[in-house]
Amino acid sequence: MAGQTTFTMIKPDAFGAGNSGAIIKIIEEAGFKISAAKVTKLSSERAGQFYEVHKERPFYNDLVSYMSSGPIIAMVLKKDNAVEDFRTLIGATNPAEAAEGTIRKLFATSIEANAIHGSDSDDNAQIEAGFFFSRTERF
Ligand code: IDP
Ligand code: MG
Repeated sequence: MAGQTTFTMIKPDAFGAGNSGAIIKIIEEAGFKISAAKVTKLSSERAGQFYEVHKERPFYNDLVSYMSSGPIIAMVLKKDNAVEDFRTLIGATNPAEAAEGTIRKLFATSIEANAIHGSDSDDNAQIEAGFFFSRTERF
């Protein structure tokens, strides 16, 4: 059975542009409940750890510096079928390929500065939520 938890970050481009409120409104209107949330800033070391799976990719160094370039909002979200439904809501990695009405189509400025993160599996949702929040910080 699909899990009820996913993890997201409003990335530095979207936070810096003042789009956090509009993005959270879309997320809540889609039926997700916020289980934990905080404004924080990743160091380059922490951003590197978070994206460790991509360390052999050509865009890794740029991604790490972009993700540590400014504040983000980290959130744990709850909904039935959370991971898949949230990936649908945010749209394709490349905003040029993202469906109309998706968060990345609306707010991303490039394939790198693509406004928002969404976990890609139930296991990664738990790992990523744990990267930012202790169990007692999640409701
Ligand atoms: P996802 O965020 O849609 O799961 P991933 O392939 O896991 O996409 O990539 C992680 C992040 O790395 C993307 O959200 C984006 O910020 C960045 N990224 C992915 N592919 C590229 C690329 O080809 N060029 C630059 N940045 C990229
Ligand atoms: Mg990914």
